[in-house]
Amino acid sequence: MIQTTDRSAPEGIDAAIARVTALKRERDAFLLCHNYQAQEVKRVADAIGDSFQLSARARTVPAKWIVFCGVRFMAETAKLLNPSKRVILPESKAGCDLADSIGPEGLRALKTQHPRARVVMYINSNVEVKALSDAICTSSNALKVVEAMDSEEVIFGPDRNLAAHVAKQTSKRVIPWAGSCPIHEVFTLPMLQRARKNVPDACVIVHPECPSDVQEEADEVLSTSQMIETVGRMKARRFLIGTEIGLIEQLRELHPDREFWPVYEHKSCDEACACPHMKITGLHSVLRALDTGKEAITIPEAHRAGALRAVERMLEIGK
Ligand code: CIZ
Repeated sequence: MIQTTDRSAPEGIDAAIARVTALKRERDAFLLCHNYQAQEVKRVADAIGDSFQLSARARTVPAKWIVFCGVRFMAETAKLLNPSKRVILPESKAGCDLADSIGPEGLRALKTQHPRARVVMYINSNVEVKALSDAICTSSNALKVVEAMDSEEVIFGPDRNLAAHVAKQTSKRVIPWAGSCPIHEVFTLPMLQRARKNVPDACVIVHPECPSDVQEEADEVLSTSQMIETVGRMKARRFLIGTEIGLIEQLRELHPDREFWPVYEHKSCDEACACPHMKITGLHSVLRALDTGKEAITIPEAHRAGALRAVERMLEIGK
């Protein structure tokens, strides 16, 4: 019997997938799934992508329910963009440590220190922080959004590594918030150098949430969707990838004729490079969500208009 990550779908993956498919139809549900989710969850998805792609898709979902397999800030963004839908986050504890590293008080204080600066906030932020921002960005469009601001100074948060990546490419002064993603922060330069020695002909692609010295040593610094697109266009056969394991698994499935190695070196790499918030969702969670309709996202009215404006600004700039 094939095991799922599940405690409540012991019949195996194929039977669980059949149940999800039937329930989706019954409930009129559309399943959005982030690139970092487990492969078994991707198998039941109606759309897979990064936060930008999924936000854009969320706007036009015709179904009554949106089941968002990802983390809370992503489901909140979908609810902002399509408020009449029931947006369900299958696991209520699926949060984001990076998003939690900045709160409204901290951002207000930074704005007071830099009154002329516009605020660009990474989509990995909570709704009350989005509401205080001028525009939201993802890692695929951060530079474009910063450049579109009508100010010379831009407060950028909460990821300091993505901020540094943008700062290198713009003439604007980027004022970073000092947060970071615990999954990407573990990559180090010596680790990458050792990985290169082990797979010397590999093309090295890392995420901009990795530390700056790791980014500098890499051949490419790309968001998850850019990684997928770029690998598709490249002739290279071997790749060293520095990001969450879900993306590496996706690349392996898309290109079974090529080799994808994680930059992270650890005996249990799958564990070390796995975001616990992303991996909390399994087929069992999706089944439960579809069965009960529970964990519907609500947006506090005080933050709704401001957060929506900032997200819409990103979609406008990203067009
Ligand atoms: O924008 C996203 O979805 C995140 C969090 C990472 C990426 O690079 O896609």
